[in-house]
Amino acid sequence: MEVLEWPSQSPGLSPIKNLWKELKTAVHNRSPSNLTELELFAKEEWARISVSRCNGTHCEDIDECQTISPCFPSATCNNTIGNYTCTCNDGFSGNGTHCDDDNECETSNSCSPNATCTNTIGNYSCTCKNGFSGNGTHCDDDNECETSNSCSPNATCTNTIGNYSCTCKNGFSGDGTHCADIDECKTTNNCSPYATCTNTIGSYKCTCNDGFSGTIVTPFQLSMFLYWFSSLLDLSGVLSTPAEAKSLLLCYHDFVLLAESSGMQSGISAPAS
Ligand SMILES: [Ca+2]
Ligand SMILES: [Ca+2]
Ligand SMILES: [Ca+2]
Repeated sequence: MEVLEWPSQSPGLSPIKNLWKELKTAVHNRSPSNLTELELFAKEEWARISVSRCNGTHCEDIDECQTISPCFPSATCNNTIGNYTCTCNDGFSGNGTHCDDDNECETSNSCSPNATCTNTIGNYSCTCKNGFSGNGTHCDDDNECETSNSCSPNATCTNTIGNYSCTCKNGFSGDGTHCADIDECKTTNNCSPYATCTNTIGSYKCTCNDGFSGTIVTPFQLSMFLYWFSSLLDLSGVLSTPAEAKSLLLCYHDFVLLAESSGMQSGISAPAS
């Protein structure tokens, strides 16, 4: 075996060291299992190294980046004359020989305030939170009231930022997801004392009892009767529908006629017709 001389005017290179490193890598890659194989592989690999690689006075640089992969897997190797450098890739920090993943979720990232940041090795991802849609960088509120929601058919849906709410409509009670009809006839209603209350889905109706029905009156008469009976019977009844008002009025109206015919004082002048 020919022994290489150390170049007398070596420009800082170490050709013997480089050749030795290259040989070690090649032998290592063949995984010798015993001393005999080790010697055999060493001779074979040495023979494969080009003679022009070193002629004793001129030495070529070895591209370590192509041979021994000296850098961390997540680093970029950059060959230089007589040496090499390792630089951690984007998303990693370290000296190149060792690189740690950056946790962008704890430092800086481009996720929307309405997104969830998930750290990954070498990167990160942004996922819009429930109730929002978008690419993670921009997340817009979903209008669940126009798409899909769990509101009862008998509820009113109200969109909110990131969510929505359901409120049972008038005449129903519940949590908004389930709304049951209120039986106003068993709770509170505006039916006349001289009417029969009938529950309906979402409402109720008042039907004047026999003897208390019939006469259509003017709006002025309506207001006068309501005023008079509010004071007389201490009613603060609030009429929510014209039908209720009409029912109440008609029943009262006949009651008034009955009362006046029996001599009861109404306290008001007869309305002009
Ligand atoms: Ca990361
Ligand atoms: Ca929403
Ligand atoms: Ca009802």
